[in-house]
Amino acid sequence: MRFDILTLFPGMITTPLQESILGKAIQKGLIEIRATNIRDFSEDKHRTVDDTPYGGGQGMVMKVEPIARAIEGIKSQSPSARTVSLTPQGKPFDQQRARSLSSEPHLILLCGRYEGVDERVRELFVDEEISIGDYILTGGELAAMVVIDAVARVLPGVLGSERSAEEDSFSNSLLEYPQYTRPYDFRGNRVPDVLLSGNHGAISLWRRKEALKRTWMRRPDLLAKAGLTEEDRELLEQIRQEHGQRT
Ligand code: 4GX
Repeated sequence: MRFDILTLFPGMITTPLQESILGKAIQKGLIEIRATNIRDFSEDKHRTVDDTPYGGGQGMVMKVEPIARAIEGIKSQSPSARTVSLTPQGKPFDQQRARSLSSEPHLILLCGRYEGVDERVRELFVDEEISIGDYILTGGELAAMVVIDAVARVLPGVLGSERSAEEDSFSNSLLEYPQYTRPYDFRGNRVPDVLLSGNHGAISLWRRKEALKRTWMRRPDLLAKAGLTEEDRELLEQIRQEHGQRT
């Protein structure tokens, strides 16, 4: 899968995405990440990419022409590439969206700066707007990296053969159960004994119950859309009763 990032700060992008799992995915040829400087598509001698807003007001707006030329350049080589803009005005990004974007062969990610981008860029070139959350970043670059990381992670082969992205949290709509490793006792804080019991049935049941407990306590909104079994409902009833006893 190919990712083209259009940005005024290409140096922000490439190095962090070459570490660890994504670095290996690049080496294996599973993904290709390219950052393009929008300023390279400005045609005046000052290499202008922004201007003051029509109608007045604070700050600067990114101009349409350099972005248009950058997108058209990529699309002339890859007509089916899908263009995504990162903005707080976009649809909330989640695991479902990460999975659906992972079926695209080529994404163009547009990173705005300043007060935003001339509206005609959205009208003429953007297929989809995405927000990574309800907070304001200084630009779309970190948001684009979040999207690339989450999309690349679900591509076949990226996590390695022994582990599938579908096994984990949000694929089953529950938060993860707690994990432990050695030492058994850290300053009097011991690992739950069931995990040392060797009883795989008991371990699975404990983990499922902990996942349900965490989700119920921290993210009850996720429980509503989780596909709960009859056993899950019984565990939740136990959790409610145990919780009632403690408070
Ligand atoms: N999830 N930002 C974009 C500039 C901007 C403003 C308005 C278009 C319209 C963000 C987020 C985010 C900050 C990226 C403002 N571009 N992006 N930038 N939250 O906060 O994605």
